[in-house]
Amino acid sequence: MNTEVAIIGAGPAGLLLSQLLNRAGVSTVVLERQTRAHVLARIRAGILEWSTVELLRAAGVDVRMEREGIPHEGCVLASGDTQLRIDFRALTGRQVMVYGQTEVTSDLYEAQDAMGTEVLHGVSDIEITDLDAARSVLHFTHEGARRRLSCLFVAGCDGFHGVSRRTIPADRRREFERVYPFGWLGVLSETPPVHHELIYSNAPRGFALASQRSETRSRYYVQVPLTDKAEDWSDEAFWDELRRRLPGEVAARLVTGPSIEKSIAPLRSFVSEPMRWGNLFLAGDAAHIVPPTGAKGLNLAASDVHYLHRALIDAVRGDRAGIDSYSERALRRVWKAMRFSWATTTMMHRFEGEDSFAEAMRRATLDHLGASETAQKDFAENYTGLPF
Ligand code: RFL
Ligand code: PHB
Repeated sequence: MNTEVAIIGAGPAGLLLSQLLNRAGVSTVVLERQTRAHVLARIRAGILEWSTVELLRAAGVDVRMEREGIPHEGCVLASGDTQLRIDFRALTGRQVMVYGQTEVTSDLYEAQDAMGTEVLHGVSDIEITDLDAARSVLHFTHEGARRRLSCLFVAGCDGFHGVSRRTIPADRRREFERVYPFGWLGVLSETPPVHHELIYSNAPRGFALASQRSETRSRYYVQVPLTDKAEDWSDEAFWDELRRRLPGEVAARLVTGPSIEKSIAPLRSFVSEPMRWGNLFLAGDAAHIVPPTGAKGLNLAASDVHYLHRALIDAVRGDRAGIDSYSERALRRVWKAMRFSWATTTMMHRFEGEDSFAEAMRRATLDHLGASETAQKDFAENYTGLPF
């Protein structure tokens, strides 16, 4: 098999890159470890920055998003019973879009089908060779046979646990990591959202988030110890805990119902530099992870793909300037989102065993945010997304 760009991973990064490249006449083959049904069943991100919305429009996958996505002009930061609304529109003129990652992925799959691009599922044991040669090679197993794909460039879009990043020699990689001592227990339910905007709540019992997917579907999270197991949380226990962590007036309005999905995600900040090695380019979670508090993970995958698709289109046509500066450009934006995600996580969560000073700092940070329009503007600017 031959292609111009081989893409490893059919998550949002891989599918969006494939979509944008094919629309520009650059051929791709996508290799995915899981089945398509598995990829589409993963419940993850829910918030798109406007630059991500615009990139999806440019990729021609906007029809359903325009119809079903819900623009949000603000969000609420709660501390105990105090609620602070951050007015994105008034502070920055910008907004975000509520549209699930599952929907984005499903729209991208349909668009790829319509273009007839090749997405192979159930691929295993990928080995990447010849990254310094004019053509690189991917060796992999598919439907019981060992196969070979020759390409000009490889895009590593295979998430945090993928093979791409580990193909870069360990002594040529620099890793930065912060593991947080808690996770998020998330529940999806067929119930109307408790509020028309998202509520991030810092409560004495720990953090909670009230999010949504539509007017009839809610997504809620509570901070839990890493030792907790999702199966040990009954729906009832989850709703009780959520109620205790939302402002009283909000908790009183909460509509509960059976969970459709329930899972625990650990929180981590991680960056691996550089994002390029020879003909291999990393994008999305393969190169970096943020804790979900800032709603940045999917959006960073999108900004990487924004830089990378342009660079690869130019490179296939003979201009390599874009691929030479890709890692540096992508990382500059990644680090700013890292900072915001870390700061928001620190501001909104209780850390087990923390000292009284840490708690006082959190209170002072929220107090300052409530009193200063400048601080609110800074939050809104970061939340709605820094420019690509
Ligand atoms: P993905 O989505 O992990 O996709 C990688 C794909 O690669 C495949 N793969 C392989 N394929 C072939 N060979 C291998 N060896 C392979 N290894 C892996 C995998 O099967 C998979 O299909 O990475 P990508 O494309 O970079 O996308 C990143 C996003 O998925 C992620 O950043 C977000 O979901 C993070 N995130 C959020 N981001 C936001 O922007 N806004 C949010 O509101 C938000 N909320 C969240 C989140 C992530 C969460 N979890 C579960 C981690 C909420 C949660 C709870
Ligand atoms: C979600 O709806 O899943 C979601 C929203 C905002 C976040 C994280 C997750 O910050």
